Order: sequence, then structure tokens, then C-alpha cells
Amino acid sequence: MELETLTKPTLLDATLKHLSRAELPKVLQVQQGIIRATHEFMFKKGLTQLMPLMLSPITDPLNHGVVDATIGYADKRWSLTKSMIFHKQLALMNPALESLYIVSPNVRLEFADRADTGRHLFEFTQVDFEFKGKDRFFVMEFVEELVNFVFTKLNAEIPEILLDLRGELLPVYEKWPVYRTEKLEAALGPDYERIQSEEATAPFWLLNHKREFYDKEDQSRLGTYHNYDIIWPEGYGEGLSGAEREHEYKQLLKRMDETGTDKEAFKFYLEAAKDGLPKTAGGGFGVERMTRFICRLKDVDEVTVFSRKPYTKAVF
Ligand code: ASN
Repeated sequence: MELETLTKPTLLDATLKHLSRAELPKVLQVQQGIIRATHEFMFKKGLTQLMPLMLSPITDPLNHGVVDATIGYADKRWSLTKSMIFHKQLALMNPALESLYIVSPNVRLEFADRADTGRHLFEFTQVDFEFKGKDRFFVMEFVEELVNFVFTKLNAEIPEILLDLRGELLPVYEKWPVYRTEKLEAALGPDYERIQSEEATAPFWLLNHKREFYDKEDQSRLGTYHNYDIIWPEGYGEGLSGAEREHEYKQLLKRMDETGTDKEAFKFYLEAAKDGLPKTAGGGFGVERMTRFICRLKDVDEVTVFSRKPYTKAVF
């Protein structure tokens, strides 16, 4: 084989092409503006910022399969963070801490079937937040205020960039429609989330997804859950997920059985629940997904400097 063929820098070529896109600096300024405004909002609302962790004995089981991302250290297996869901709940065991947030890098090594959704990265950042003693109604209102605060700030701080990238300034949303998944599915079929997102002109809430064991089950309607997603309009799809949390030991055991969760792996967490986990509610929004929606980009990977598109044979 020719030396030239052997050393052909295809990965470098692809990397340089990706990071040299002319519009990227503007997209990054939008993303930076989101983070800047989010910090300001969280400070105003009194949430305490935690630093992110990348390694833990347990992490979010998620409601879909991904490639295992654990490493061995100190005679233990450590998972790369898929979300800091359990850390949020555990940290609120501190009696003096009422609410918290983290700008949290998440590693989810998605399979190839998520490479072309336009919404998935194998490494991304979410703003994850949690409140002690609050319910879903409180969190939903908090999130609506947060989004409107961030959008208003961006309109004031970087109007030219917004006009350039999305063709207009950002709206402030007065009304946030609320749907239940089972009702939307009955009306629109299995692809209800995409169809409703494409038809919508404003973000909306979707309640009651069947999900991880930590989303609180409605005790008066078993099999339904006190969780909520934000779906961005214009076909941009899911942008935030959150829930009131299960915190009672017996109910956690029941939900772990129902979701086929390995209780042995969650021994430490279950011990904490036996002692008494606080009642909490929260959520998290994807920073790159919000940036994509604001900039009206085709694929969320257009937000990254170094491509994080899930595995396809063409790339690796
Ligand atoms: N951050 C989400 C929540 O708080 C969980 C997740 O990212 N899977 O519910």
C-alpha cells in the first residue's frame, strides 16, 4: 500500500471541515447566551450550583439501551454520567439545601439507529435542576419562566445574530399547551410526538411518558406517571424531560421490579431510600437542542465544534 494512502488524514479532514463552518461562531454565541442567561436566572431563583461529576458507581438507567460506558477503578466499576438524576436527589439530603442545578456533561453512547434523528449526540450537555418539596406544577411554571427569561435576554443581547441565524427574534410564549401522551397517541398514532411537534408553532408539554423507575407513579391511577417533557415546535422534538420522583423505599422496589432494574447495582441508593430520601421534583434541558431550535438547524451536531454524532460506519 502507498504510504500516502496509509497516512491519509481523513479524520483530520472531517474534523477541520466540521469546526471551520462559517456560521459556527454565531451558533456558539447563541449557546453561550443560553448558559449566561440560565446562570443568571438560577441565581435569581436561589438555586445552588453543583459541579458536574463524570464517574459514579450508578448512573441513569435511561429508558433505552446504549453501549456500556464503564471503567474499572479502585476495585469497582464506575459509569460515565448519563445524567446526574440520583446525585440531584441524594444531594438534597443535605437539610440546608432546597434546590440545585448543574451544567452537566452526559455521555450516552447511542446505537446507530439514533445517528440520523437530528436530535442525538453521543456526548452532550444538559442543564439539570431539582427542588425539594415541590411538585410538577411548580417545576412546569419554573421552566416556562426560565425559557422566556433566556429568550428575552438573547433578543436583547444578540439580536443581529438571531436575525441572521433564525430570520427573526425569539417569541415570548404566553400559553404552553399541555397534552397527555396516551391521548395524543390515540389521536395521531405511534408517531404522535413528531407529528404534533411539526404542527406546533409554540413549545408544548407532554405528560405521562412510560419511563425510568424514578418517575413518580400516580397512586390513584397506577401505570401513569407524574412526568413532563417539553417538545419544541417546528419539528424540533423533545427538549426537556423531568418528573416528580419516587422516593419511598417500597415503591422504588416495585418500580425497579416493573422496569427490570438490577436492585443489586442500586444497593447504596436503596439504603438511602430506606433511611429516607427527600421528596423532590426537577428536570433537565438539552443545551445543544435548545441551541439547535433557536438557530433552526437541521441537525443538533451542527452545534458542536467536534462532531458528536452517534456512530455511523461513514464516520469511524
Ligand atoms: N434530567 C432528567 C430529569 O431530571 C433525566 C434525564 O436526563 N434522563 O428527569
